[in-house]
Amino acid sequence: MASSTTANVAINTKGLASFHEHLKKSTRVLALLGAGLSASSGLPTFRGAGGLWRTHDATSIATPEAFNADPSLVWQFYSYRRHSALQAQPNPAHFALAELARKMPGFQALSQNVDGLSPRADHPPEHLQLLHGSLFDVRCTDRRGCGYSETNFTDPIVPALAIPTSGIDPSSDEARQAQSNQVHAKQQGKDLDISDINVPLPSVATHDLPICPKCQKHLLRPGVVWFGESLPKQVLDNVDDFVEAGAIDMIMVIGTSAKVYPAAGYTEVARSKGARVCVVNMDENDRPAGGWQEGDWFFKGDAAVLVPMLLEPVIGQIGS
Ligand code: BV8
Repeated sequence: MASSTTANVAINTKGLASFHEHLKKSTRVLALLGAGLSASSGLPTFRGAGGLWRTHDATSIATPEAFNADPSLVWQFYSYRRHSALQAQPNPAHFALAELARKMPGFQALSQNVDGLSPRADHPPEHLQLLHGSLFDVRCTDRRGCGYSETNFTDPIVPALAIPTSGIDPSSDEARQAQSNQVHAKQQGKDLDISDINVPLPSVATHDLPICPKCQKHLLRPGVVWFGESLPKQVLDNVDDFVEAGAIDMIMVIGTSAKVYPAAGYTEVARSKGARVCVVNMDENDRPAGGWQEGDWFFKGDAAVLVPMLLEPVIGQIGS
């Protein structure tokens, strides 16, 4: 297999050439996006941390049951992820996909990511389906009664959910002493990694959690799709409309373990509409749902490096 190496990515040039040939002829393309797309922006993947947040399995904490049982814990999980996502920056793969959406009217990105990085890369919203919602949408837990919702980037969303820091108590003499010599000051306020079980988790009273500003009665919850909950109807309809509109030339499956449904099932849906499949992943074992088929492309490596290269014939050079 002929291959050329660029930054820690061995790309099989024969595969790249045939992929580029097909892309140049394509007009209707889907991309299924997962946490691996945002990995090189510094955000942990679900799988990456062994699927654990502290001792909690991410798929068990991201459930309505967990929220009803312990809203403080679940809000600290999401406040931590909001904080991390706001500290992160979109990477060249986010920008490349956004540029493809501007260049190819028949392109739709189906993102499982709730981190807000594709929207922050100015990915045109009419070409981006957020299958599992967003960390930065919040809504009243009394959906039928109150139904309030808002987009909210405040970090922390309420003071009680501030990420604890390693700093000394700012009102102490020690802090005043620290003020006088710079070195110490810089240490102040270093975020503690509350995803680490060894870091004590502050106890947050329910009444200090985000309360709905409209009904002033019910808690707000993150506007994400929890396990056991259906995907947003408008999003499901948008994807179905795209699929029903005709043949699909290709689906790019980028940085996903393709284990969560119905998202993972879109690869087979695209195949049934004639699509060729291109997988971009660090791990060749993460095959597309439904398995490999003749003619599939697999590019092993970092999405942030590979996606701009793969889309170059259509989007040109993306600022590396
Ligand atoms: C529902 C939001 C029904 C919250 C998320 C069919 C079969 C089996 C099970 C089911 C089924 N249908 C439904 C189910 C149940 C369930 C499900 O799929 N369970 C799984 C675990 C088996 N599905 C549901 O519950 C769905 N709802 O079915 O409702 C219904 C219908 C009507 C009415 C009522 C109910 C809802 C699922 C959505 C859950 N919410 N997120 C939050 O984020 O907190 S899912 C969440 O986990 C993500 O959004 C994503 O979908 C998933 C994580 O997967 P990935 O993104 O792929 O991340 P992962 O870490 O696993 O992998 C990273 C990959 O990147 C790896 O491959 C790695 O190698 C690669 N990588 C790493 N670094 C890089 C890289 N690649 C490239 N470059 C790099 N640098």
